[in-house]
Amino acid sequence: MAIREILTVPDPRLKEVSRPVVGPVTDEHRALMDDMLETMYDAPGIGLAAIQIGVPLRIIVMDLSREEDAREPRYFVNPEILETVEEKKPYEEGCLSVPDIFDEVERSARCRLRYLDYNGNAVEEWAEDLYAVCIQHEMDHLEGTLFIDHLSRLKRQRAIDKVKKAKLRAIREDAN
Ligand code: GNR
Ligand code: NI
Repeated sequence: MAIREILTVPDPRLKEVSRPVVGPVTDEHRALMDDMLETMYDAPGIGLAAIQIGVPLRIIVMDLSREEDAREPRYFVNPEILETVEEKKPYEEGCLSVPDIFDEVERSARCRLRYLDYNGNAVEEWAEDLYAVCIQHEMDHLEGTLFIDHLSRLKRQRAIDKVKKAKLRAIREDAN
């Protein structure tokens, strides 16, 4: 397992549409999911899409558990949202690819999912609460969409500028 570098805005790869896994879920996909989970825990975050480490495949990992000693990793290969409810709920979102920026996004309160799990078994289930928020945020990544794309142009541009400035500052401090 390895911790990979997480891409941040304005990296153009974050705008790519990820492609489906074709054929069965293999040990190679599982090795990728292991790396993604380790990278996500290290960050730390509650979800990660493969494109965030530069791999344009429709693969997501997630862990919504609170305690470090009671981990509940979830793996999604080729996830699809089959159905959403009309009811919308706001949630203060963040993204590892837009570090230290937080803002409210409204999404469907519940959605029905279909995906393949770590072992390639097909799963169908309803997601609600934080699970629904997170899977919709991650599914957006597979389409090249970030949570800041749901904000006004002004807020989005401010967020990108802030991340750029923070990166430049970090590079300068590194040189000193
Ligand atoms: O760690 C994360 N926290 C989070 C909080 C609110 C809504 C969505 C998220 S996902 C984010 C990790 C991430 O960037 N996943 O793509
Ligand atoms: Ni994100």
